[in-house]
Order: sequence, then structure tokens, then C-alpha cells
Amino acid sequence: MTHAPVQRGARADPQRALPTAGRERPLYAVGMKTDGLGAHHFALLCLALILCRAPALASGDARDDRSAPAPYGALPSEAQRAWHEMEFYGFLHFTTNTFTDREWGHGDESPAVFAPTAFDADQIVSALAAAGMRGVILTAKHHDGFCLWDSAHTTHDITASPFGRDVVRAIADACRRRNMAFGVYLSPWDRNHAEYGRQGYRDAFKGQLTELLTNYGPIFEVWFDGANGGDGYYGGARESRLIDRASYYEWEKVHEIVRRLQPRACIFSDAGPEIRWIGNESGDAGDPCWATYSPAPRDGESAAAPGTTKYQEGHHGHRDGAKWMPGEVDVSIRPGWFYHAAEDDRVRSPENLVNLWYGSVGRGASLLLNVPPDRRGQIHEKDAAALKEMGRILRETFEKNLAHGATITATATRPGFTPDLAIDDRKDTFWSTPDDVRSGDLVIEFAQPTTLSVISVREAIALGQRVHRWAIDAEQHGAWREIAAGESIGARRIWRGAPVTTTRLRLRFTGPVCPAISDVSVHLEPDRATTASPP
Ligand code: FUL
Repeated sequence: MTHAPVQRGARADPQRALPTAGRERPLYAVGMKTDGLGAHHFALLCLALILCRAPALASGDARDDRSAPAPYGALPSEAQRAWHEMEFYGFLHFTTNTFTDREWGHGDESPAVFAPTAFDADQIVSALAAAGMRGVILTAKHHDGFCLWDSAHTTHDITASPFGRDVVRAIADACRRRNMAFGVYLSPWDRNHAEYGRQGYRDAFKGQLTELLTNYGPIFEVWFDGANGGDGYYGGARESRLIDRASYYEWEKVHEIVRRLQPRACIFSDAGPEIRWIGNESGDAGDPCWATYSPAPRDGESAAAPGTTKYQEGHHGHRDGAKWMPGEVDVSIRPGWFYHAAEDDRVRSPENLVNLWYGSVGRGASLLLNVPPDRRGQIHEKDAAALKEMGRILRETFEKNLAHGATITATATRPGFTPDLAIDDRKDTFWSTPDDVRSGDLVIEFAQPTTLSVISVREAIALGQRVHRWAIDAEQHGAWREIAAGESIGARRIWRGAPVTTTRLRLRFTGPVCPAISDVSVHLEPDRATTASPP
């Protein structure tokens, strides 16, 4: 995603026609989640826990026995905690490029080309939901400037096309019908607008953002790309316009619009402020991938902003970074972001998609999987079939938690924060140890030998990212055998490996402060998921 055209060009020439280049339904729909507990509920609970105990913690007085651990480091906002529940959502790249077979439009495309023959927003959203996605982000405007809604700030929009219908509304409504959250991609760069690079476009950009955030109901994420400035049509000028990417858009004012109109929305860009780019488009978060991050400007840039950030550092994030700014992994199901019939045979396999899920969601990031609508205005059959099978594999993996019915013990326990709270399927409860015990183990004992291949662990992130290192041991022939170890847990960390049969599992945690583990679950993947297959 987000980098200046000059960098991007190294991988794929955007001007070329074809670059070579679970389980229950949405946890978060319009600010809500299910699975027993609302995100608000969770947030309030954690806050109450923290605030009620604050005086005792601060004064060092004799404490209430049952005080929660003090928070550590940068903390997620309430909107970020709700966003973490999203985990997996879809990206829809759809504009005139779909009909011109390009990846980046120049801005001079005629709106007449935008003519889907059988547009079906419900088919699109249902195909994404079948994979287990919980939301959708639509390219309301890509770099070519064509707006998929009726914008008062340009004539280059859907009303000038033969199609004529508001695509943003159609997708937003279809999302709501399926209990999916809705988000928007609004390209800062506009290669059509005559005023790009001047005050006129600066105002138009904010006006367009205001339209999108006012007229389409709740928005869970606002997506700002870092590719901006360069050559374009610009109302007929056909020239190159470079801007100062750090200052031109007045990002603080832009953020203020989002805060005012959609306080529960998270803003994505190279530099956040809520969600950071993972630094590549190949579909994997770093290992480890810290939720905390200190975005830094590239050499010669005055500030970290979309297109000016050392985005490569987003891959791992920074242990003890200044801000809670988790990573988002954006990747396409096909080589291109837009639909090209020539790529119909290059759709990722279900197994490859499942791998992407583990390499992103399984490392505490989110997966933003692009699935481009075709020229009918539907998800192509091949993509829909791959998504459906991906959804089946994930559903069958996670529908059964093998830790249910097991007994769980710990090497140390903080009063009131007992180990059973880590396997009670609730994210608002957690196991913890006394303040001076910074390393702790959980031992899960199954009633009988159990075969497992997936272990999912979550920290109580309202108290920060606390665990530094973790390891998992399985008991075999009466001795512990380490099967995995690593750094960072955060919102979720999933180990996935070859099936292991054991009666006892041990999870070891170490950090600068006592651990706070809200959830551990144990699963076995269905056969097909692990069979090797090409992408
Ligand atoms: C990039 C854009 O230039 C691509 O066209 C696409 O939208 C991708 C997600 O982000 O930076």
C-alpha cells in the first residue's frame, strides 16, 4: 500500500494495464460485538478495574487483595479495542480501473466506462462474510478521483456514469443487512481534480471526507493511502504536481473531522494514528509483531505522515513503542488490487488464504483481504469459492475449544485473577500473578490424551502489552518438550503446527511486569487445512 509512487513503481508500474505484479457472525457491527460481551462492556469493566484500584496502587498503601495489575506502557483506546475484535475484514477495489483494466487510473477516464452489468451488493458482501470476515472497506475514491457516490466537490463521480447509483450506499446498506461493519478508503491523491496541489482541493478532500462520514451510518475504519503527488490529468492540465506530503493535507484537521463525525472509527495510514500499515503487501505481519509503535519520518521528511514514514518498521512495530498502533495486513486475493479477467486463474487457494490469516490475525494484527468485484459488479465465482472454503476451514478449526473441560493451574496466582479465568471464553476476565512475579506458567491438563495443532492466546490488552517472551511445552513420555517459543502476544497470538498428542500443556510467560492473560484456547485443524498447496 502506502508509499510514494516512486517507491511503488519499483514493484509494479501502476500506469501499465496489467501489473506483473470465524465462527459466529460479526463481532463488531457498527460498534458492537457479540460473543457474549460487548466491547463497551469490556472497556468499561477494565477501566473500572483500573480506576477503582488506582489510589491504592499510586499511594503504595496496603492494597486491597484483589487489585488488578497497574497498566503497562502505551494503551489502546476504546475504539482500538473494538477494532481489535474485527480481526478479519474485506477490501473492495472498484472504480473505472475495473473497466479499463488498469491498477492506477490517470484521472482522465470517462465516467461513461463505469458500467457494471449486474451489480449485486448483497452477493459481494455475502461472499466476504462466507470467509468469516466481519467488515468491508470500499474504495469510495481511488487515486483517479472517480467518486463512487454523488460528491458535491467534483463532477467526476457516479452521477456522470451510465450506472448512476450510489455504490457507497449500496455496499454500506448490504453490510448492515449482514451485520458487517463498514469502512471507507478515500485516496488523498486525486489525479482528476483541477485544484489538486492547491487550497481548493485541500478543502474538497475534507468536504468529501465529511460527506462519507455523515451520510452512510457508522464507519469502523477510515483508510488513507500514502501514494500521493505526481503526474495526472488535473482538470486537463496534464502535468506533474508534487506536494509536501507531511503538511499539504493538514492531517490534524483531517483527523479532527473523523473524531467529530465518527468517534468510534479508527484511522489507518503509514503513520496511524490508530492503525499502522504492516509495511508490505505480501500478507504477513512480522514475528514478533508488537502493537506498540513509534512512527518515524524518513530521512529528509519533516514528520511521519502517509507517504513519509519509515513504513518498513511497521512490520514488527516497536517493543515499548510510544503509541498503541497495531498493524493491519493488506493483501489481495489476486495479483492486482482491481479485477482483471487475465488473473482469473491466479486466485489464491483456500489453504493459502488460511496461511495469510495465521500470519496476520495470529500475530496480533488484522487481515484486510482484498477481493475485487468484476465487471458485472460481483465477486467472481473462483474468488467466492476460495473464500467459502477458507471460512469452512477456520470455522471447523475454532468451533471446538479442546481446553473446555480441562483443568488449569498456575505457578502463581494473583488473588481474584485465577487461572480458570483464562479458559472461561470471556475476554473481560484474566489470570494474573502478584506484581513481583514477572514470569508465570499456566498448565492445562486434559482429561485424556488430546491431539491439537493450534493454540490461541490473548492478553488483557486494556492493561497494555505486557508479556515479552512466551513458550509452549507439551508433556511427552513424562517430560516437557518445548514445541514453540517467541515474543509478543497482545490482542492475539496463535501457534499453529504439526498435530501433537499430549495430556498436559504448559504455557510460559515472561515480561517486565506480571502477565495478564485473558484467553487461551486449544484446537485441531481439519485435515485439508494442512495439506500443502500452491498459492
Ligand atoms: C496502494 C495503492 O496505490 C494501491 O492502488 C492500492 O489501493 C493499495 C491498497 O494501496 O498504496
